[in-house]
Amino acid sequence: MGVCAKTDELIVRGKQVYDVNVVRKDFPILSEIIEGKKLVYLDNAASSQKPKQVIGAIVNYYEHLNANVHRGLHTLSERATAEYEGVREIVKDFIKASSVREIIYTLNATAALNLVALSWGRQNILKGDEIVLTPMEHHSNLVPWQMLAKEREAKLVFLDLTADGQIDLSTAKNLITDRTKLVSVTLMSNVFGTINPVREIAKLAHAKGAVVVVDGAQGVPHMPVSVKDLDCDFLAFSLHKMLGPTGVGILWGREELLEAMPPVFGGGDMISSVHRQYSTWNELPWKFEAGTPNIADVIASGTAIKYLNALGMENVRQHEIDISKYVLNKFDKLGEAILYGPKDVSKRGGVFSFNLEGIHPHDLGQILSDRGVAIRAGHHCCQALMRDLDVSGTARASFYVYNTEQEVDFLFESLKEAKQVMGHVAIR
Ligand code: C6P
Repeated sequence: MGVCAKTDELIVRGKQVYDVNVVRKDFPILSEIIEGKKLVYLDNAASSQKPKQVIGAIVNYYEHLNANVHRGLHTLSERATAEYEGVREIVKDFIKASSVREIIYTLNATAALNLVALSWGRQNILKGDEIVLTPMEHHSNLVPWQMLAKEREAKLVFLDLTADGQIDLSTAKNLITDRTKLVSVTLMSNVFGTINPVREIAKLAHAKGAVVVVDGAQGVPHMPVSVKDLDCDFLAFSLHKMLGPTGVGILWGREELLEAMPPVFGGGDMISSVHRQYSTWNELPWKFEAGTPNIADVIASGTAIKYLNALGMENVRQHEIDISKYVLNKFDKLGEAILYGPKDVSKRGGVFSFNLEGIHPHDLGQILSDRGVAIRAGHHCCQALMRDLDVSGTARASFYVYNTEQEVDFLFESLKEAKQVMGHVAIR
C-alpha cells in the first residue's frame, strides 16, 4: 500500500491541492454510524482520527516486521530497527531540527514535558528561582512545574492574559526577570485556540538567560512548525493529535542541553556500559529511552507525518483558517453564546470553547452526542483557567483536516435545537 494513496490524488501538476472530500475518504471512522447517527467528529483537540494508511502501517508492522529493536542481529530486528530509527529523520525534517540526536521518543507530550522538568529542571532549578508560565497551560504543562517548584523551593510566575485569551506582551517583560530560569508556554491553547507569540517570548526569556520550553501538543498538528523559527530550547508534542497512533510523543531539545542532562529512567538501551556499582550512558537520543519502546506506533507515526506532508502543512493551516472563519461567523449569528478566545483567525487555531446561556456544558455535550456530534465538555485539563473564567467548564468543538463546512452547519443546527430543548439550568 502506498503511504498516502488518496493524498496522491491531491497533487496536481506538482502543486498540492487541498480537497477535504478526498481527504475524508482516507478515514474509515468518518463513515461510522453511531447509535443510528452519522458521526460528526469535533473532538480533535483531544485526539485526531487516523487515516487508513496509519492503521495499515500498524497492521503491516505486526504482520511483517515484528521484532525488538537495537537488540537482535537477525534480519527482522534489523528491519524493524531501520524503520523505527528512520522515523526520527521524518520528525527531524517535520519540525526543522538540526539532528536526529535531538529527537527523543516518549509516551506523549505529557511525558516529554515531565522529562524536561525531571532532568533539566532538577539539574538547574535552585531555591528562589522563578519558572514563568501562562494561565492557559494544560495540566501537563503546569503540574510538572508545580512539582519541581515545590521540590526546589522555586516560584511559579504567571504571565498576564488579555480579555480575549491572548498573552499580554506589554507586561511580559516585567515578569520575565533575572530570577527567571525557565519559561514554558503552549504554542496553541487547547481552550482558547490562541496561537501564542512564542518567538517574542523566547526573545524576552533568552535576554535573561532563561530556557524556553514549548508545549506543542496543539500547535504542531495544525501549522508548519520550525524549532529554529520558534527559537525555543525544548518542544513537546503527541502524535495521536496529528493522525498518528496513541502512545507516541516527541521531545525535541537543543543538542547541547540534552547532552548535559542526566537520564530520568534507567534500564536497557539507555546505557553504554554497566558495572556492579555504576553505569555510563548511551549517546543521544537513546540516553533518554529506557526499555523496549513502542515500535509499531513509532513506525505508524512516521506514516502519519508523511500523510501530513503530502497534504502540506500550509494547506492544513489554511483549511483551519477557512473553517475557523466559517465557525466565527456562525457564532456571531447564533448570539447568546459566550465564546472564549480571540476572534481574529490569524491569532487562533480551530479550537472553540464556548458556553450557551442557561445550558450546562455537560448537558450540551450529551444533547450533541445524541445527534452524533462529538465535542468535549468540561475543564479540558485546565482547571485553574476555568477558575479564572469563573466557570466549571465549557463546551469545546475542535476541527481538523477532514472537517467540513457542512459539519459546522450541523453543529450549529444542533446548538439551536439544544437551546430550544433546554430550560434555564445555570452554567455554574
Ligand atoms: N489535551 C484536550 O482534550 P497528551 O495527553 O500528553 O497527549 O497531551 C497533553 C496536552 C498537553 N498540552 C496541551 C496544550 C494539550 O491540549 C494536551 C492534551 C487534550 O485538550 C487532552 S486533555
